[in-house]
Amino acid sequence: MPATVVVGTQWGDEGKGKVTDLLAGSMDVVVRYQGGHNAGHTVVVGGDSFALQLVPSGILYPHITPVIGNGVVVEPGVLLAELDALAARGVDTSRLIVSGNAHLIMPYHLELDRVTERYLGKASLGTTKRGIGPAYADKAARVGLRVQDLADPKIFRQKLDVALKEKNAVLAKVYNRLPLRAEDICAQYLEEYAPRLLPMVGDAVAVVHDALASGRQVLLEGAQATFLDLDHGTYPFVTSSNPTAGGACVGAGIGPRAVDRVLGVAKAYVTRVGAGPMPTELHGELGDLLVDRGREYGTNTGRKRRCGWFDAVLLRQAVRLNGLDEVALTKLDVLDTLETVKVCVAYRDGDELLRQPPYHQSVLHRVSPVYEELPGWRCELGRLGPGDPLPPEAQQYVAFLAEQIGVPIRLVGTGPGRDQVVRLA
Ligand code: 2SA
Ligand code: GDP
Ligand code: MG
Repeated sequence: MPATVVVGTQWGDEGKGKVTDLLAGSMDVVVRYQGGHNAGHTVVVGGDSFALQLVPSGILYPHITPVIGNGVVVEPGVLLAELDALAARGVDTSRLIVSGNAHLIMPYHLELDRVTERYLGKASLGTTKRGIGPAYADKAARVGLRVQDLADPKIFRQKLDVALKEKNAVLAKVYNRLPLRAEDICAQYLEEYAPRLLPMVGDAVAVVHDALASGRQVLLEGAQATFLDLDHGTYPFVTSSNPTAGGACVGAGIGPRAVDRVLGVAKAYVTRVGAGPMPTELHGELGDLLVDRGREYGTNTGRKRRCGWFDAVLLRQAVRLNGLDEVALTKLDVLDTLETVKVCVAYRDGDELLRQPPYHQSVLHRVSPVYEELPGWRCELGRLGPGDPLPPEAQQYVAFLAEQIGVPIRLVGTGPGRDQVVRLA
């Protein structure tokens, strides 16, 4: 039985948590394949809101096996706190499986993320300061510690000593910081975290393959998004992993032929948190209106998100990069009050019209958006139920977006709740 990938198509916070939760009803296994606790995936069930960071959004269904894949970077303290918080709200977390091959976020990763951001000053990336970049850098440099190392104190200490020697030198010499002590880190990771975490650690690849072989449905849940992808995003204003659909294969340990459906999640407008180019960004009143109506603040950091009109140029590229079959369009209700809505259909660079994003970053920084303007619907979509039709102007907007990006839009979000969704034929 093939797998489904859910991927963010813009700069994150499109509502992947909600869409994953919606699909999870008919899934058996939900795997997070990259990122770490920089992610904030919100799921609203009844009146209850869950902001998930490391735990896959499928956890809320008792029939799901949630898996943290090898591609994720795990801060054990955060994971355990998240599990405790879920358990305190009555969620059964006992089925979680954590890949032994996932890398650990260590205290020096957090420290390095903070000091490098400060050091960059105006050129800072606006990271979540969760240690994500430094942890993935160590993974690539082959000096990372993995979840499985928690099971072997001797190996853990050896690897830690190697890594810490270099980190402490950098922290002291470059950033004038005090050294971190291996003993303190061992006490925390091996004595406090390991006994609680190790019972959840397993062979995640085997779990996924056994599920696929026995005909069960596997959902691969992406974090961050296409234009935050380390390879395909607006580098260097990106995260340090591969959220794009190809990353789902690597981060969960399956081949591309195991995936038969790639669902992109797009907001009805765009948001971005952190620095980097954003051609359709709106400053002033309209931008503030979207921030207000969309409650556009970072799920974890509380940072205000930058808002702008829907960018079809980006979405066409997201369709290509991920091999999208379809798009779920979220937060259409946020545009309810607008007289007219705009869609960026191309970029202008001097005399040139671009329908795909330029490969060269300097061009992306200087392009101006070319808009089409459509009538607004001026009514409250949040009241609609799954069987209700969208008002004609909203239908027209969704149809226009689908035509622009070249793939169908079958799911439209009309509010944060599980039931606030309209399914289109
Ligand atoms: P990092 O911390 O190294 O991954 O930051 C690098 C860039 O990636 C962006 N990034 C995100 N963008 C949107 N949402 C994210 N998750 C949280 C949320 C963010 C929050 O759901 O709201 O609470 O602020 C997320 N995670 C990483 C980040 O802003 C940098 O531009
Ligand atoms: P994710 O990181 O992609 O999972 O998205 P976030 O959870 O960070 O941000 C999306 C926010 O929008 C959350 O607060 C969701 O509850 C909310 N949301 C999701 N879909 C909709 C929708 O269709 N309408 C509205 N108004 N809010 C939505
Ligand atoms: Mg988010």
